[in-house]
Amino acid sequence: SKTASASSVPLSKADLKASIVKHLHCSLGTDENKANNHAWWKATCASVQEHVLEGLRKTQKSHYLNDTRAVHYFSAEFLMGRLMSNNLHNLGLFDATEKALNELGVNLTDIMEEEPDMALGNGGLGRLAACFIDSLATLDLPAVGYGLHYEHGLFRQEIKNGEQIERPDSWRDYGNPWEICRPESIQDIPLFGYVETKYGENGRINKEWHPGLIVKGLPWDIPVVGYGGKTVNVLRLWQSQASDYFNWDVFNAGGYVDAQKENVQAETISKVLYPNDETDAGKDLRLIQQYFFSACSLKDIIRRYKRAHGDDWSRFSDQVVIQLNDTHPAVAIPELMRILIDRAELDWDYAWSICSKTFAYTNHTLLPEALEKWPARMFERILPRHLEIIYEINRRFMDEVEAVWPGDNDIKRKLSIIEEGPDKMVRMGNLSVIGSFAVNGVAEIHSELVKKDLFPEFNHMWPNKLTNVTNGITPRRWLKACNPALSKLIDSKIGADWPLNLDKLQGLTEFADDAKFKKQFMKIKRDNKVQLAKEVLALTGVEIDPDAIFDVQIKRLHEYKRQHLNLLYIMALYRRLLENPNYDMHPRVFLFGAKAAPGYKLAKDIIYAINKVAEKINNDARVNHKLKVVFLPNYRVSLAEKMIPAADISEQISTAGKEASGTGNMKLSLNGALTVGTLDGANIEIAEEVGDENIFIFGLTVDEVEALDKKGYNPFDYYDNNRELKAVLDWLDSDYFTPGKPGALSSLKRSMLEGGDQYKVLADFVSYSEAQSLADKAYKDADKWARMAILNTAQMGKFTSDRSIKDYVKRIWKLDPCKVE
Ligand code: 26W
Repeated sequence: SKTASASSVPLSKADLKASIVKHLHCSLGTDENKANNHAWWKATCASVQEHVLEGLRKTQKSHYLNDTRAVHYFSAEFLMGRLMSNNLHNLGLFDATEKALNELGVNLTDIMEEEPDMALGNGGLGRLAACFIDSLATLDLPAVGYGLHYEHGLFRQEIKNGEQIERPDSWRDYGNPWEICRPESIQDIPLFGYVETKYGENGRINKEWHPGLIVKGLPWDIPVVGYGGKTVNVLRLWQSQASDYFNWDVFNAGGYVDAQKENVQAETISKVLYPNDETDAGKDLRLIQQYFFSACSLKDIIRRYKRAHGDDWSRFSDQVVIQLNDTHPAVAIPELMRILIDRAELDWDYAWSICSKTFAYTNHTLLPEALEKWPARMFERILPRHLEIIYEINRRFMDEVEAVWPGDNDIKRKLSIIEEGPDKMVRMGNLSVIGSFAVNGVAEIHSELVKKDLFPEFNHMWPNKLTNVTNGITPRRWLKACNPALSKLIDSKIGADWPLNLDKLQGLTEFADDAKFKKQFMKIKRDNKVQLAKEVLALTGVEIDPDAIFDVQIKRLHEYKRQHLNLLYIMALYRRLLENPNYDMHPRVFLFGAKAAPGYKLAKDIIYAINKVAEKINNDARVNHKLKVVFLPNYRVSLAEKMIPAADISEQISTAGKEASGTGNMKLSLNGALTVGTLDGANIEIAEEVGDENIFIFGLTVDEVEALDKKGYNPFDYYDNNRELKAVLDWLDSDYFTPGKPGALSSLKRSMLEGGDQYKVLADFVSYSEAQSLADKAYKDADKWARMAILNTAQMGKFTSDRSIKDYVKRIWKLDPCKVE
């Protein structure tokens, strides 16, 4: 029963069966008659993990023997989702395992539902990190992901009476079969305390940090299997623990209870993911989290480097590149300086030359409220030595600024790492640009705006530092695994190697006018819609018609993403149908999935409004054969995998200039949904790829938004001059959707009128409504629609995360692949 694999672990169906049963008996302590789906899931994981670990061992050996340069992806978030289906696909074991389980009377799809999502991230940035480590392994690149082992990931969302309720997400309650604990690699991390100045011989001033607390970092490794199963990299996540020796004295002195208190404090660090997306809470614990995982990861990297190179620092930046996923791990810059100066006793210039060849920084947002700033006093309390180092980095940098703009204090004030004012602040973005050798935005337009609006002076000082790498998504998870029927159809037309070479999808273009192919393509879409309709019924009790247009907006809830623009349009359609029961439109179901940051009041109000409008419309027999609205609770990776293959329309409607890239836009288009979108982020590049005739673009451009702001934007101009818009907004003040509670939805209206409508919802309403009408018209021509949908799938090659990673390698990381075996 040997197969093509060189692996000593068996791979045939019979062997898989035996292996799963063995684990059922020997790892789970149960048997075929007693086992429930959860036990079958665990036994199957254990059996798959044997192959994963074999690959991991070989990969690590190979990287060690070749002493490879590696990238270290530092990210506070990794939104991994479920791993079983992905690992099976990447190992090439999916079909065999499905059959093996079948013969055991078990359904693979059912047991995969037992796996909790690893939701260790908020949204785009966290999911991007997950797609990137998949591509890094697939491309045989030496890479480690570093992050936090949160006990609770992004909260579980429940909807009660239309409102969001946050519940803890306990993804590890019954253990996680993929992770490996590595107590042999524990790190000690200092915090708080004070700095002592010591005058050494030869005039050197030495600084010694006396920490007030030391916590332990315990690493958990999640293997990351590349497609093809050869390279298996690791994602290393740090869990905080109380350090033994710190509690020892208290414990001996009879302070058992106090010692427990210290445990709690230390263990709080990795307890919970901050659920804020694009707003900085400025909390102590958040900075401690950032330092904790950055410092653990740096120590881990240095330990590995020293094993090969001893105390010779001269090759450090040849072997190590660190990518900072936004500014969240930026404190790694002063931390490396501290290690080099205080510990390795290098002089400043040498230390800085190493440091500034090691770090590169990705910016993911221009929104001012998302740009991290820490009060200097808080920084000093938690990381006193780091603040000193930051001041010194800044002092030297100010000299460089003086050389470029002599005497210009305005520019100095703007570029300084320290923001002056009653409360001095440390600007992590400025620190990141100054301490990195490369800075990138995540889509063409975003990178242009980073250069033009966010960091123009830095761009002037270092014209080659700022660059672009357009985001991407892994086609393994976001097409092959989540849409098996479409994947098989594609295989049959263009061969099965598109998951590794997504440009091959171009080959589908020639079938865009093939009647049979169009029929097959749209049949699969309809089957996926039937599947989703069942799920919707089970989750919400709402019945939806698979022959209606499935119009999908799935992303974090934020005003700039404008879910409320979508809602105004839904209300307008509702009015049109009430006024004219024969109003001509193809039946449409609007589907939403979105979590709001728990402290973001208006975002929560928008969720409430969507749910209340949905309730009314879905129960109104006058219209509900044509219009339905569904808000699916607890949007997460595994739910996205069900919604995306069933979508007809993809809503990408952010105010131009605000969405750095977007990645859901790519996933939906890849699965044959047509975009209704603004010229923002990666939508612009999607439009370039699919052609203007295969996308519904609307709304103000970045330049027009800017011009409108300059001239003075007044939302009342639109409210007063458009009867439909006025009626819809006024409707929010009534109790039509919230019987007995007039005004319950008024905060939305206020934000768009008195509040100034920061995100130009009213300005874009008419244009949006027109784009939607065009989409409706296009859908009615089934043949035309099929052609457009196929061409979307066919033109998504550019957006594979493999291409993004190749861009990083070429422009920033300068890495070589290392083949395993
Ligand atoms: C300080 C709190 C905080 C937390 C997270 C601020 C900002 C963030 C992230 C930058 C939010 C985020 O996920 N941004 C998204 O990143 C994606 C990947 O590059 C982009 O596609 C999205 O456009 C961007 O909003």
